[in-house]
Parts: sequence; structure tokens; C-alpha cells
Amino acid sequence: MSVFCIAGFVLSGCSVKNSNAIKGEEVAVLTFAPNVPPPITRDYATKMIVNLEVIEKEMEMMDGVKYNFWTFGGQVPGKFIRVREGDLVEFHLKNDPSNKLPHNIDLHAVTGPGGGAVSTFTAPGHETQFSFTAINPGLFIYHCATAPVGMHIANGMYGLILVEPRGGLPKVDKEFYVVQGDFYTKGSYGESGEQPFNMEKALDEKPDYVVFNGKVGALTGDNALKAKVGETVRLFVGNGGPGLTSSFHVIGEIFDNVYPEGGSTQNHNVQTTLIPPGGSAITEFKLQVPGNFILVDHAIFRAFNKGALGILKVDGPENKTIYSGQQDDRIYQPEGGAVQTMPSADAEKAKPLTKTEKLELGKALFASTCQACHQADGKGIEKAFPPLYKSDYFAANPQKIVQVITHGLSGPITVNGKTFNSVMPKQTLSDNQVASVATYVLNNFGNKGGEINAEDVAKIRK
Ligand code: HEC
Ligand SMILES: [Cu+2]
Repeated sequence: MSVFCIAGFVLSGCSVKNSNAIKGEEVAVLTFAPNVPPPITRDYATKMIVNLEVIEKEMEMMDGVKYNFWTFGGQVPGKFIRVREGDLVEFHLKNDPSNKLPHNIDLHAVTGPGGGAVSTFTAPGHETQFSFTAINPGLFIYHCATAPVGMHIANGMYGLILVEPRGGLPKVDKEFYVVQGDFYTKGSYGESGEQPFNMEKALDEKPDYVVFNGKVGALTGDNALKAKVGETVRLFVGNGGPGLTSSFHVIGEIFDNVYPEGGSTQNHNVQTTLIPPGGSAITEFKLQVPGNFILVDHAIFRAFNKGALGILKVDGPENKTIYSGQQDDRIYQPEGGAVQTMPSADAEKAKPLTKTEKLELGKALFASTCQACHQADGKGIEKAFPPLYKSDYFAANPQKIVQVITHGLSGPITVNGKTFNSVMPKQTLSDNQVASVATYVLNNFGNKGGEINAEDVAKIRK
């Protein structure tokens, strides 16, 4: 056969055999989410040694909520593994001696019974080994497959292995690792303390938590993914499940390319991509404008009420042609037929509003802007939207309302003894409008009264 292997000819059998010749060996660099090991630049196959350790460990599912996770490497999702098509992977699974249970691993990148599960059944304090050739390129889930399988997966035993195609993936500026998972706990969403696994809810596929990277807020606040305008971003997205299919979407972005199901075909110009449990997708997009782009499962209660929400924070110059921001806000009166323009910011400065005017304008603004989330009675929605009703969050310092409206708010907060960990987008309102709605809130919903002026707003806005 090798006689026919002339450069430039692709003869089946011969070309595959040649490029599959294994040269040397390497120990795979593994990374915790949201980081991804560096792209593979090798143009030959090698022996890749992968060392992965199972660790059973109590961690937080949400601030104040403890859960006994079972992990590949010590976090959820497990460490990211990156190999090249044709590599011979020598896999070592270690089960920490302090663990209580046996575990194994089924890598969807493996061609062979159980994806490696049978060969890697490992008792605490043991290490098992097997090898496989990464024949098919793609982005694959791996997971534990020890009985009860559902429970091992539900406790966080999954991660991603990328088998890079021979030629590599196209170069991008940033790569991130995100895996969705659903969790079933004794208490409902946000109930603090130690929360054991709940089998009944798991059987019903009714999770209390649906999260990215193992924790509510794993990708928000200081942990947000960060990139710059002009950069191209690639998300390696997996779904560990065990129960729910993800409708993965990034609010305010369109995926230029998607490799659906983590395979080799490409789809373009996609809004939302479906990722089944035990599946994946690669999405790529260029960043044209700055802002916070929100990663969600678009089955949207999961995002705003169960945790499936992350942030990609993009810094850089605005491009007003691509996205202008709000250009105007006119009063719209269909009955009267007259469309009046609102006073411009400068004109407003010249004409401060009286408290009565603020209360009136504030009432209308509250109904049009805040009510959808904080509710007409200001009492909010438990675990999702905090109350403005007798809120102790701003009681001592009313300026905090202004801060929240002009800058938005994310991350954990406590209001009247209840915790919230969500995102309030900053509101596009003029200084007078903010002063009005803040004054309205201060003088309603059982709050203590007070008044905010447009100058205060201007200062806080800066
Ligand atoms: C899209 C939903 C949404 C809208 C619209 C919204 N908020 Fe919020 N707001 C939230 C969320 C969620 C939080 C909690 C954020 C966190 O957990 O960090 C919050 C927090 C707050 C807080 C601090 C916590 C408290 O309860 O005292 C204030 C004050 C507030 N919002 C006022 C307003 C006002 C006034 C408006 C209208 C101008 C408004 N919000 C519009 C969702 C919203
Ligand atoms: Cu396991």
C-alpha cells in the first residue's frame, strides 16, 4: 500500500494510515471552566496522556446553598480535555481515597463499548487505565456512567472533550467553556443550607436549579466572561443534563457560525441553538459593539428564575451605526393624535421638576418601566425580583435607587432578609426621569419618603 502514498494523492487506507502514525507523547493540559486549553498546532498524531481525578466535594450551588457535588477534577463541569483527531489517548481515571463511591467515565469521543465506562470502573483509592484512538473529530460530552447513572450525572459528573480536526479549528481571539446542567434539591431554588439530592424531582425532570458551570452566578459579576469589541469569540457549550434540553442563546448576539451538536457541519446566522443532554454545540461570533451580552437557556424561566444565566462583558468603542442606543423617547397619545417630544436633557436641566410633577411622571414611568419585574404592588417576585415595598436595601441611603437604575445591578443581594442573585439591566432614562421614578418609589410602597433631584442623578450616573 505505502507504494501508492504519493504526496497530493488521497488514497483511502494509505493516507489515513500515514497520518495516524503516532509520534511521541504528551501529558494533556486540562483546564477548569470557563478556560479552554490552547489550540493544538501539531500536524501529527501523538500519544496523549490524560489524568483525571474524581473528587466528591461539598460546594455552593448558589451563595448560601450547599450541595455535595461529585466532580471530574474538583469542579462542575469537569476539566476540559483537548486532543487532536488521530491521537492515541491514554486515559487514567483516579478515584480519590477519601471518596465514598466507585465511579467511571463514558467519553462520547470513544469508539468502543460504554465509551470507556466498563474499563474505568474505579473504586475509591484506585486508578484505572485504558486507551482509545480519537477517530472522529468533534466536541463531545463525557460523564460518569456508574449506577445509578442519573444520580452521578445529576451530581455534576460531566465535562467536555474536544477532538480537534486534523487541520485545527479556525483561529479566534477568545475561547470559553460553558456547560449547562440541571440540579434537583430537597429545598426549592434559593433555600439555604445543605441541600441533598432529590430523586423524585429528578424522575419528574423538574429541577430547582438550571445553571451554567455548576453554580448560580458562575458567569456573572466578577466571574463574567470578558472580551473586547473587534474580537471573535468561540463558545464550547455542552449540556450535561441529566434532564433538560437547552435552548442556548446569547441575548444581543447572533452566532455567525454554529457547529450544531458539536459535529462537523456548520450553520450560519443562528439565534438559538438546541443542545440536548449528552450533547454540545460550538458557537462563534464577532463582537461589534460593547455591552453585557447575556447567555441564557431561552426556556426563559430557567434563566431568570433557576440560574441559567451568564454574562459576556464586552468592552470597547461604541458603533452607533450598528447599535445606536435609545435615540428618543416621545410621549405617544393615539387618542389625541399629537406626538409630543420629551424635553431634551439640556432643556430638562433648565427646568427642574417639582416634587408633585416627579410623583406624577414617576408613577407613569414605574408602570411602563419597573412594574414588569418589581410588580404593580412593588412586592416583587420571590427569588427573582426583590421587593421595593418597604425595602431595607435603600432605606438608609435613597441614592442607592439611583445607582441601581443608572448602572443596573447584578450579583447576590439581600433585601428584607431574603437573598436574590439576578441581573437588573441598567435603565435608559434621562436624569429627570430617574429622579422622578426614584422619588415615586421613595414615597410609595410603604417606604419612608424623600426626594431625588436630577443633579443627584447626573452625579451618580458619572
Ligand atoms: C428586567 C427586570 C427589572 C426591571 C425592568 C427593573 N428591575 Fe430593579 N431589579 C431587578 C432585579 C433582578 C434586581 C436584583 C438584582 C440582583 O439580584 O443583584 C433589582 C433590584 C432593584 C433594586 C435594589 C433592590 C431592592 O429591592 O431595593 C432597586 C431599588 C430597583 N431594582 C429599582 C428598580 C426601578 C426603580 C426600576 C424601574 C426604573 C427597576 N428596578 C426596573 C429587576 C428589574
Ligand atoms: Cu460517578
